[in-house]
Amino acid sequence: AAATLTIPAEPYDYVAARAGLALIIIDMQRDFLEPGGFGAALGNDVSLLRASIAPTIRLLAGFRAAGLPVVHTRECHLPDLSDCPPAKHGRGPGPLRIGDTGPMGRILIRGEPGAAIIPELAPVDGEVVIDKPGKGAFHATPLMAELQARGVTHLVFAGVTTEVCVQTTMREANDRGFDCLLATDATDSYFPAFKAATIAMITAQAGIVGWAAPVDAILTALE
Ligand code: TIU
Repeated sequence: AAATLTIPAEPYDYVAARAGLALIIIDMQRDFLEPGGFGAALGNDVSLLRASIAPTIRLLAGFRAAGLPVVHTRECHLPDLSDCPPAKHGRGPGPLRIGDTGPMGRILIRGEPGAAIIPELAPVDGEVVIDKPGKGAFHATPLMAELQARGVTHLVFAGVTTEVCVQTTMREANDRGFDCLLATDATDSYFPAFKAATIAMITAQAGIVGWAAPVDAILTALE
């Protein structure tokens, strides 16, 4: 396998040393993808996210086959909500709030069934799993240290939702010096227009936040 990967991308080729490349899959949790969780409690049609599952499975398989680091994140809070700012807990008029009990257990709480990653994308031994209280995965987590310990310089992004936790984490990573590539079919939003706008805004201005490419282009370069 080539030591340097060149992936055709927007706004121009994404180039990465294989040794510095990792995959980060954001919040592919039952709470966002299945009925009765946090996403549904916010009033969303969770079925809109399901198209991203199959491409994300393929992308994950490619990184596993290549022996490259994989990071999974989960948005969730401690059972006593001590890591959930009142401003986040109090947001919105929904009948089910963070910490309330729904059909998948307590909403967005660490260790509850709803906070689990969907079974198709379950982490395996050796992969990093980050529980995060914020939308961005660097805030109040060991993510930076985990990436540095593995020599990661380039991050491929997948997961949900594109304009909330994926984009926030991508912006955090960009500011921390990582070159970021969004896998465009391995991410989804409850708002198709927001997904399209996110891809447009991160790649505009010569890649002000990063790059974007479909899963097939990434897998071809990884082989
Ligand atoms: N609501 C929404 O679109 N997203 C979130 O609250 N979290 C994530 O994006 N993971």
